Amino acid sequence: MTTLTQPSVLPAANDACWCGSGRKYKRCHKSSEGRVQAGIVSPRREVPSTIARPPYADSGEVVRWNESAIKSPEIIERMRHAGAMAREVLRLAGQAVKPGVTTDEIDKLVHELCIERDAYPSPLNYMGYPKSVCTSVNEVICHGIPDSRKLAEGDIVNIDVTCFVGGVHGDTNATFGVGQIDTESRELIRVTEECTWRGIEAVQPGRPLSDIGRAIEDHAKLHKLGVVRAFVGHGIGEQFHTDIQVLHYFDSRNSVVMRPGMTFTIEPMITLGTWQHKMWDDDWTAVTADGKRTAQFEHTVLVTETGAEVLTGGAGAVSGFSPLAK
Ligand code: HM4
Ligand code: CO
Ligand code: CO
Repeated sequence: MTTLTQPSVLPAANDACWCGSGRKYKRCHKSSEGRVQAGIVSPRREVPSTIARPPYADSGEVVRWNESAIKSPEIIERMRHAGAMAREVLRLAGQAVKPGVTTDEIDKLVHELCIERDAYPSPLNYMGYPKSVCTSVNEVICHGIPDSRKLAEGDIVNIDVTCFVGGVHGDTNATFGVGQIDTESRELIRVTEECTWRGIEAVQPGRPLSDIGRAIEDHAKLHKLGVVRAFVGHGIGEQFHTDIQVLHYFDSRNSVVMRPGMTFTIEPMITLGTWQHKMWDDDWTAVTADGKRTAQFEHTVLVTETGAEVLTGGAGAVSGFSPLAK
């Protein structure tokens, strides 16, 4: 596959496009001005054979099996451990975010932090995904592949960490500002984190999953922000993604009733504009259709007798790691 990269000096609107199409720049690549551009993806990183691997690690094929939605106390205990680990890896990865750092360097760090802790980085080779973490910059909604692109002052970047350890997965993500970011981006990050917590607060045994989407959508709407519809929260446990779907907008059909012992993620993707998405040719990178920025925060939660336990939350945590968090 050949990937053309845009030159540092761009043509005038009516001049020929830099890509060699022979068309005017304004009719060709002008619409990608200011958009995130793919970089070069480095070779696959290895995981030592001493670390327990999920079933897809070698083949890249995800074979699903029936997994109880209600977890045993023993599985729950292991999920607390995986969740706490994912949280710690995310915190350390977030500390590495600064201008000039490539998303590939973030990937290398996450990969090594997982291995040091005897965990397999869950994304690696899941349906062939090439890296150990997702890094989604600016208008990238989710599943951005780490590459040679350097983070720039003013960017926002979501880092999505999942650890497989003790036979279970823990999944969490947060959006970070790179250096100084504009007010609109700060607000987007702040409200997105609030949306995630509104969703978590709506977790209640005996209530339908649609309560979560309603709480998130209401809060996003209040701030005139969009809610991405194509990507949803998911059941999690011995498998990275189980059949439970957690919509981040209200839909009465999301009617599965929450029960104590259920575990799933809540991970709203909130936008400055449209909720609609487009997919890059790599079939992973999802971007907003209008090119406006989007943010996301994610936690893995357990339904308890009285509400939710945040398995990726840490003691006393009411906040993620956004620049706004203390
Ligand atoms: S794959 N992140 N995420 N995300 N997948 C590599 C890194 C990844 C996902 C994903 C959010 C919701 C659902 C899913 C999913 C199947 C269909 C195989 C169960 O893949 O549902 O995957
Ligand atoms: Co995902
Ligand atoms: Co997830």
